[in-house]
Amino acid sequence: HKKIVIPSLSFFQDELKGEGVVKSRRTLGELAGIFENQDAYSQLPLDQLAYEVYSYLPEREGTPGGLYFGITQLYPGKVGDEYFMTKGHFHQQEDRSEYYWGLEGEGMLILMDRERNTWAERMMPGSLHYIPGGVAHRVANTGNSVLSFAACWPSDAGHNYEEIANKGFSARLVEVDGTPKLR
Ligand code: S6P
Ligand code: ZN
Repeated sequence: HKKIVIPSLSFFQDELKGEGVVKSRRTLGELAGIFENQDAYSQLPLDQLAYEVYSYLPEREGTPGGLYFGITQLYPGKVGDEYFMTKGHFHQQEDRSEYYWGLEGEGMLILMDRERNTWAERMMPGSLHYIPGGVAHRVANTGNSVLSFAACWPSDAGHNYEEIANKGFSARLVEVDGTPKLR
């Protein structure tokens, strides 16, 4: 494996393109169904970029004991009173946990356990978030600038997007009088 220096986002963007870092992107069109206000959603361009993920995947997907690293850049915006957010997922291997930590901007990490209890943690530069196994996770950008956060997760965690796509979280993070509230 390549030696890797703790990356700043610019390191990821400039130095590692095409060197084992995979860049993926999600447009608003790919987030169909996750927002409550369908009218507001239909006013927005489907090709507008919602977020980008730079992932360093040094092991083959499914390798036990390995770790992956990623940086997500989530753009600011709202659909009605709901903030731009990531799709959100459980891990395919239910007991696999993950760390998130805030790099830039302001946001909220929305978490939901198997009993469908939902809670949220404020993300800011330097905030550290432990996501235990069996807890679904999604991030909302509650600020006016890009929210950037890093993640580290096991290479055998996998992603289960289906459950969240079908049933969502049991609460939505919306802006009420200028501040984010779970509803
Ligand atoms: C992977 C980790 C993150 C997310 C990324 C985008 O386990 O949680 O890298 O993939 O933040 O979110 P999502 O829900 O679209 O995968
Ligand atoms: Zn995850």
